[in-house]
Amino acid sequence: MTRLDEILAGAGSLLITGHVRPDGDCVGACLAAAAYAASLDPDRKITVCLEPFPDSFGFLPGAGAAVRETSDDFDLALALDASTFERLTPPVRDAFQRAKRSFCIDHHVTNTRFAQETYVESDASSTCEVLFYLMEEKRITQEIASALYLGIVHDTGVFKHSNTTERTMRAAGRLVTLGAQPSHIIDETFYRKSFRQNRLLGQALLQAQLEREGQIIHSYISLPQLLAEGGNSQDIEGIIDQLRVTGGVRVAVFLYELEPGQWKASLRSNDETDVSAVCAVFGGGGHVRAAGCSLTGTLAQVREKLLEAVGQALIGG
Ligand SMILES: [Mn+2]
Repeated sequence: MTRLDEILAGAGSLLITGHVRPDGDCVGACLAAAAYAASLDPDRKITVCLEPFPDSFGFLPGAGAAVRETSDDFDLALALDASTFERLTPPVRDAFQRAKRSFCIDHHVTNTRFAQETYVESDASSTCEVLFYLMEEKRITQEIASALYLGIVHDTGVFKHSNTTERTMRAAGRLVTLGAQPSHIIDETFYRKSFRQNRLLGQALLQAQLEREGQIIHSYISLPQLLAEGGNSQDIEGIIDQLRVTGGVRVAVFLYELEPGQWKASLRSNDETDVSAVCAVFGGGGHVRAAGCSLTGTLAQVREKLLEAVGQALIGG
């Protein structure tokens, strides 16, 4: 049986990293693992390397100590919540490959096993849920519990996505007992929206359209629209979830433009329609009901390609 203590054993220097545009699960997992590794061996040199993440995660342990890049050498490189090597934040890839050992802990069914060793639980709601069960509970401090709880909350959409199982709720329950504060974490990191986020959500909703008798909803935010609001890619998080709850919709598609002509697509499914298979066609991946991919072209071009693929994937459609 895999245990985190064994994975970390003997690693005097440890690199912990996650995927690009880190979400709550990625950040929570990295900071929880770092705090846990430090408690096992206070002399261990630990570097957490992540792209910028929301200020609302700032209360998590070591949030202020995360770096954007590293060129150091490490005994062990630990990738969390990253399903492919290309998903790793670019400035960390060399250090990851140079490390004496590399290990990936993840919950994505599409994990490509890019590290030397990999532990994937594709039934788990989140990497934080996986980590909880790999940790010795007696070593889980209030800070670690908060980080893990935040990750579970974010990847389950506050325990409402279909990835939420009894095992998820058991982990969350234990984390509350260990000191995580649900209302603070849920309100301040999940539901709280900035004025800018609300304006971008409003634009996306006004631009939404239905296809195939209302079975597909799609919308977008273009780069000029994002820039006009002074926003960045973090400001459009959550728009896809608002599209998804539209009555009668089976699949929701949200496109946003990262660079001129470079689009990131987020897809959600409300039934068994496999959006990770749709995204895999375009080199992306994820889960059956939540996936993403990148496309190049004009809005009209990428939207047509994507909607065609989604239409073919609709079960019974
Ligand atoms: Mn995750």
